[in-house]
Amino acid sequence: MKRDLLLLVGIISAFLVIGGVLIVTRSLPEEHARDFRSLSAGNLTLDSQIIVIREPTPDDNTYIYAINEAAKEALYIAMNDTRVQQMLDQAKGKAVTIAAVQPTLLRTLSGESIHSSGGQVLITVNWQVVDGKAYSDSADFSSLEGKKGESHQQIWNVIVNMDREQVTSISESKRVIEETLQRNLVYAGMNMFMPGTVVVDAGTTIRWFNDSNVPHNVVGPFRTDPESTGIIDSGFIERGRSWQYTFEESGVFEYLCTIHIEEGMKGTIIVN
Ligand SMILES: [Cu+2]
Repeated sequence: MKRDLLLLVGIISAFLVIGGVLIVTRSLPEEHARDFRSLSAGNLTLDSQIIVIREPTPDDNTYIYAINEAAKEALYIAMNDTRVQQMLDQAKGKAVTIAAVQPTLLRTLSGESIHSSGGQVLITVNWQVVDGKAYSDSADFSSLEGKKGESHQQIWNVIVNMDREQVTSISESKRVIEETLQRNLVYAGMNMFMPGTVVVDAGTTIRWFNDSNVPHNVVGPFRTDPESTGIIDSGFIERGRSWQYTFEESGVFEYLCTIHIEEGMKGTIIVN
């Protein structure tokens, strides 16, 4: 019995000694947990300064932007890829949005930038068809009303390895929305507005109807004749809901959905 007790005392002492050593050398798991530094806002800031590389022109409806300097590098790697160049050749004449959306760029307190090696570039091609014919010119609702409208979207998701300066994968998806066009109504479909561009008279009330499963918004500048510009903002339009606005003056309203601009969700109302 006495020997067993001595053995127990010995074991307890050994644990106490080992525990003491671990505490002194700060090797307990809790100490490691305390040393772990999370990516808190105090240590790092998100560097997201949108860089517009190309704005659409009447001859070339291509919009190119990057969400930061690192994403801009990813964009150039993608644009140098021959498959990407072939895809862009096929898309000529259509509305193209090229958005470099990854990597996320973080900046430390000392000003050093950090980002992962994974870049992502979304290339979206949008086009519309009314009554089986390509709809590229702006028309008024009297010529669109009652006709079948189709809005097509093709998205290429280009993944880039920034260390190897190579495109590692390209995946493709397609969407189509089909609706009967109605007077003074713009469909906010699955990340597309239809009709994309339309001409109306001053005093017209336009209604945007969300016939998709996700919320959208209508945000942008309304430039009127005497060069004054006001910002119109619908707030979020939930699915199945609409939002309307009356254009009292002649001018041009160029708008987008801020949630889906990377997929080229934009439209124009020309007010005569
Ligand atoms: Cu949207």
